[in-house]
Amino acid sequence: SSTEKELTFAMIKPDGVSGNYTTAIKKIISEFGFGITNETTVQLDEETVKDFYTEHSSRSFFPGLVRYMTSGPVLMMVLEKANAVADWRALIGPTDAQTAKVTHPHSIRAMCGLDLQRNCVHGSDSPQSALREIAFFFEKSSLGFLPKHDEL
Ligand code: DGI
Repeated sequence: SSTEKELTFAMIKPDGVSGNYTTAIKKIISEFGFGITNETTVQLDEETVKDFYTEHSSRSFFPGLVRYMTSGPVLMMVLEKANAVADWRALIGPTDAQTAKVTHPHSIRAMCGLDLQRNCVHGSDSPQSALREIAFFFEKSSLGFLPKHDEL
C-alpha cells in the first residue's frame, strides 16, 4: 500500500437513504479519515442501473436488483484518502448483509443492510472500477467532478 491519495466510489443505496443512515455513515467516513470530494443525491432510472450493473445482466437476481436500486434516491460520493478502495470495502463488509451481521458485526452493511440484495451501501472493488464508476456518474471539469445525472 502507498501513502498516495486514492479515490473510490461510494453509494448509500435506497434503503440506507430512506432508513436515515446517511448521518451515521458520513460520521464513519469522516472518522476513518476519508474526504468526500463530491456528493450528489439522485433518483436513478432503470437504464442507468442496468448500465452500471451490466456485468450482472444475465443473473436471475438482476430484475430485482434494478427494482431495488430504482426504489428511491441514492447518495453518491467520491471518497479520497490513501488506500481508499480497499479501506472502504473493508468498512462496508461482505455483500450479504446477513453474513456481515455474523462475520463483520461492526461493518456498515451489518449496521444498516438487510440481506444479499438490500445491502445498504456500495463500494468499488478495485482502483480500476473506482475510476470507471466515478467517470460513469461524474463529469470532470475545472470545478472538479460534476454530477452527470440530475440532482434531487
Ligand atoms: O460489490 P458488491 O456490491 O459487494 O457485490 P457485487 O458487485 O457482486 O454485486 C452487486 C450487487 O448485486 C450487490 O450489492 C447485491 C446484488 N447481488 C449480488 N449477488 C447477488 C445479488 N443480489 C441477489 N439477490 N442475489 C445475489 O446472488
